[in-house]
Amino acid sequence: MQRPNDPGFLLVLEGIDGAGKSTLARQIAGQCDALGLASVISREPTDGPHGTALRRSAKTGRLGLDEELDLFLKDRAEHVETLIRPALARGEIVILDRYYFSTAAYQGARGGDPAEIIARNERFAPAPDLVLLLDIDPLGGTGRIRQRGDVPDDFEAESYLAKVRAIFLALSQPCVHRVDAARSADDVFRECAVLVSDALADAGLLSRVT
Ligand code: T5A
Repeated sequence: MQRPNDPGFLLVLEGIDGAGKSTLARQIAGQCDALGLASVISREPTDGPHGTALRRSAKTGRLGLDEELDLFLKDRAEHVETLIRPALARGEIVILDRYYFSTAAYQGARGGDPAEIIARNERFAPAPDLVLLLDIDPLGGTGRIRQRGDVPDDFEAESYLAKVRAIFLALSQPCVHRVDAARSADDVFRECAVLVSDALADAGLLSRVT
């Protein structure tokens, strides 16, 4: 059976703030390079107009749930059309730093229905081939944010992140793999690199390498 994202591959990194998603995205892009596979890293919220408004709201005060949800969906719809689908059609490995599971978890933790949020997204957004859920407790995640010299913003209160984490951990889709992200970046990458290369092999993409 043909994979929905064929000839590309959609890899999604999820987890609470400070879990190490951006670090891992760069490491996996390096792995793809070493395997001779073209990849692109992108993130949500994007740097487009809706994503920029959402990032601003994290500093200036959060929007109401409905407005926030609407902006995340508009941002993602634009991302899907302008970057994700074209890169998949070119046969690239698309590495996303957050996707619609973040909406289910973060807006779910504010009172939205996670299952309904996922269903709304899947009407327009391609389902991933693999999701690596980087799991760390909220204090561990915010501790890393403080250590790099940043102050946690309105999306990063520890009590809120505990609810977000619980929704992430309840995801039961077969493509979602939980990874213990409290370990060193090298240890996390070692485990993820195996999961990624196994999934690429299952998708028949490693045979493309010359
Ligand atoms: N949001 C997003 C929603 O509410 N709904 C949605 O639908 C979407 C898409 C995005 C915010 O928007 C919310 C969620 C978020 O709150 P953001 O700026 O993109 O904001 O926030 P994050 O994605 O959380 O970015 P962070 O940089 O804070 O976290 P990362 O990417 O998980 O972590 P990373 O790799 O930058 O690492 C953080 C620090 O820890 C170190 C790194 O060097 C870095 O200094 N580090 C490690 N240290 C020790 N051990 C490891 N294993 C480490 N891995 C990384």
